[in-house]
Amino acid sequence: MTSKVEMVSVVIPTLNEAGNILEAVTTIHEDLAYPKEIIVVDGNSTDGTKEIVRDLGYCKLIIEPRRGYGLALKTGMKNAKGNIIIMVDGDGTYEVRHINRMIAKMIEKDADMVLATRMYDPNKAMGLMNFIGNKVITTFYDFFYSQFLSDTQSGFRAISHEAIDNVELNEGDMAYATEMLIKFAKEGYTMYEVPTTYKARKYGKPKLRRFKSGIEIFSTIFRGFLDAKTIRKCQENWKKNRVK
Ligand SMILES: Nc1nc2c(ncn2[C@@H]2O[C@H](COP(=O)(O)OP(=O)(O)OP(=O)(O)O)[C@@H](O)[C@H]2O)c(=O)[nH]1
Ligand SMILES: [Mg+2]
Repeated sequence: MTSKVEMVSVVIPTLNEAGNILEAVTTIHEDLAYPKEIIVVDGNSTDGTKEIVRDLGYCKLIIEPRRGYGLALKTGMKNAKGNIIIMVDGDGTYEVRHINRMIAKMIEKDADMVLATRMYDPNKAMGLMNFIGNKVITTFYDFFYSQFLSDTQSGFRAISHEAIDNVELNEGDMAYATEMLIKFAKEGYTMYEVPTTYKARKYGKPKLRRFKSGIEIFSTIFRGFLDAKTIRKCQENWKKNRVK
């Protein structure tokens, strides 16, 4: 539950995002209307990303040499001081100005998480394969865990620090984001979405390996499903939240 904003910690994983990171962090620095800290967790980039961030002065730079999107986010969150954590990519694909509306929704709903959904994006900028993969994963997730999310693969989220500290997340790479949603559903934490726009990546390469990540995400979903306690809990939570 998040009834007020004390401080917002924006956690940004980066791996070779030199062409993208400056615009992302300067926009957040100028636009985010709450007390904040910006934490960039860099995977020892070789293209100058670290140097750009270090020179800015207003970002905290953490080097996480271990590979993995999830590990980078975990490291960043461990160092976060805010009561609200924002996770967002450092690749310029998300509209970081929408952090303000995500936080407003957190407060309005007293929520544990608000995801920015790209499914109502008028530009339809998500690639077709990613769109289809996301739809299939989201359908399975919603069905098994009694939720109504539209974009489970969104890496742009506002999260209650207290809630994330309370769940144990073991996935080190892209499946981390899905594991988080499963554990939140199991705990009965409330999750909402706000629409956002999306842009195709301008510089650098995607680190997503579709096949590997797809297998990891599906196995995370099915492993959770095989745990009868998780499923029962999610159904109970759904009934409880529906009555509210
Ligand atoms: N520190 C760290 N950051 C990572 C690692 N892998 C990915 N990232 C960052 O995590 C974010 C998400 O990765 P992306 O490559 O954008 O994955 P994606 O969003 O599925 O792919 P795009 O469609 O290209 O945006 C980006 O900011 C990456 O730079 C890693 O191993 N370590
Ligand atoms: Mg990305």
